[in-house]
Amino acid sequence: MTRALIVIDMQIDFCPGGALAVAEGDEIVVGINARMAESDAVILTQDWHPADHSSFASQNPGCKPMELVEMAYGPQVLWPDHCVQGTQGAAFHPALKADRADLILRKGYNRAIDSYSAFFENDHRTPTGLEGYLRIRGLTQLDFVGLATDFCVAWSAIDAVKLGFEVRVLTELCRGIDLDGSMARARTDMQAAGVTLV
Ligand code: VGL
Ligand code: ZN
Repeated sequence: MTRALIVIDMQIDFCPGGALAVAEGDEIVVGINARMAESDAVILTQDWHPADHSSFASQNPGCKPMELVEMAYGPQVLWPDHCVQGTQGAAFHPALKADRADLILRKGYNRAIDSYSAFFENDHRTPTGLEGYLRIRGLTQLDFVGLATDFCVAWSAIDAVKLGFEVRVLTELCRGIDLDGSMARARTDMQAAGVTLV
């Protein structure tokens, strides 16, 4: 009982028609549901921002979505408003078997800092608590799926390897944003870190 499926941000805003839509984002839901049956534990992450989150271009005067800026904690892409706490866009895709989840981990709730990774906020230091949860349950083998490959999936998988977990990314059950070559870079970075791309 050591293998966990970690489903990253399968939310309405990241699917076609949503505020930060990932192309074909909805096409992976059925496959993810099927995969849940083969895992000892299922964990869902949920991007969960206050309406005035600092990663929103709308909160940075003169800035446009998809622009790269320097925050106190490092570089940050500015996004359209998305996954605002309690809104329909922040809800899970309606077809996702969310009832199967042992844990739903929310992230990105601190106004001043974004959190791509399920383990640490974007300062690479502030923990979300997921590491402790996995360790105390003995979940050492992690399979990542979901959205977006090149941001939250990649950052989560790389942090997981650094923390000593055995990590796979099931690429057919992920979709990416691909901003300025970010898909190719994410793949290279994940492989260099020791993530197994399946
Ligand atoms: C994500 C950008 C902003 C993701 C979340 O889930 O990959 N990307 N917030
Ligand atoms: Zn976000």
